[in-house]
Amino acid sequence: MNTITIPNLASEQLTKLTEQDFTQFGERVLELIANTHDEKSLSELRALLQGKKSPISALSKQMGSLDADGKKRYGAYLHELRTRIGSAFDEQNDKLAKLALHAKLASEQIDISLPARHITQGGLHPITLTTERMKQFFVQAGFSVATGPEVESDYYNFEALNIPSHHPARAMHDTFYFDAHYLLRTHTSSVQIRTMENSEPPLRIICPGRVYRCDSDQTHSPMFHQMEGLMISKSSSFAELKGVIHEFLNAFFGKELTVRFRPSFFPFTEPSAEVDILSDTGKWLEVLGCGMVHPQVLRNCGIDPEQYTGFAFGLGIERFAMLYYGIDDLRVFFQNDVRFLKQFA
Ligand code: 2NL
Repeated sequence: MNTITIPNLASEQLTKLTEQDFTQFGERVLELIANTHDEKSLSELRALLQGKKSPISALSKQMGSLDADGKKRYGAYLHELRTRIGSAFDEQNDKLAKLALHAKLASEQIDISLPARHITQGGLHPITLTTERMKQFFVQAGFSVATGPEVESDYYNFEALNIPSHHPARAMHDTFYFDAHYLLRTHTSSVQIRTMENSEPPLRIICPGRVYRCDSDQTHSPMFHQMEGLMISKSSSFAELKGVIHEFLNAFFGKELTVRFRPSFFPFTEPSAEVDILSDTGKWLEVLGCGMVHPQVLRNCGIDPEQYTGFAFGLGIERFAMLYYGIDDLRVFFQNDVRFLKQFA
């Protein structure tokens, strides 16, 4: 590759070397340096020319045999040669480093004219929005939000609510059972039972959450959302229940509604009622169930029914969401179709 050799010259031959010889030699070397194309071959050439075994060292060693005058003269030529070669290496090194940097920058160039990928913002699910709207009313009315387990025992889901095992209401509930005692809650009443057990009246709570029933068709989903409410005090009455429910419905739907309370039956309330609202088209729409908490349910939770009375209600959140947003198909809530969901973002 690099052919620079200095013959082993005798001192009389050495003294015949002129400044021009050194210059010519230097020019050949500089040409070799300038012809390197990368930092690796440059450093190989540097090792060859500046190392101990380089022809310049050989030349330098041979000078030992010269007289003082010769040493001075050729020493100066050699020094000049070394200096020129040294700075040629440094310059070439800088040049190659710059080229390498430019090549690297060019290869890493970012095309800023390319349109960026869209960042789309998510939104809350209509069931979440509806639940929040319900909470808004009750929280300002002094209710707190209580939650509890979705996997329940039959005691908290049925027994404590005055629904014994032989009761037809158990069959009505189409329960998902794990075994003889554990099940997926069929309503959030179990949260209210737990709260009554663990705290002292007076109480004002709402219990929103997922509930499960083994039932699936156009109008039933095996998982849906319910909100129950409970108020217990020394003076709660059916009149108070009617007032709170009517105010809630007005606040939720954002207008003065015509409301009707129809007698009904639930094992956990006495008396019980179902509540209808009058639609714009003159039809009565059933929206919730309610009643005065059954004395046996209060007793089950360690509350004396001679001292305290309470009312409770339960409603399906999907039904309220459908009425509020004007949705006619229950299944869209569970399909997670972005075209549906983005309308609520
Ligand atoms: C309905 C009816 C109702 C209750 C739920 C309740 C809870 C306790 C005690 C007494 Cl701890 N009652 N909850 C009361 C009446 C009706 O739900 O149609 N829900 C969709």
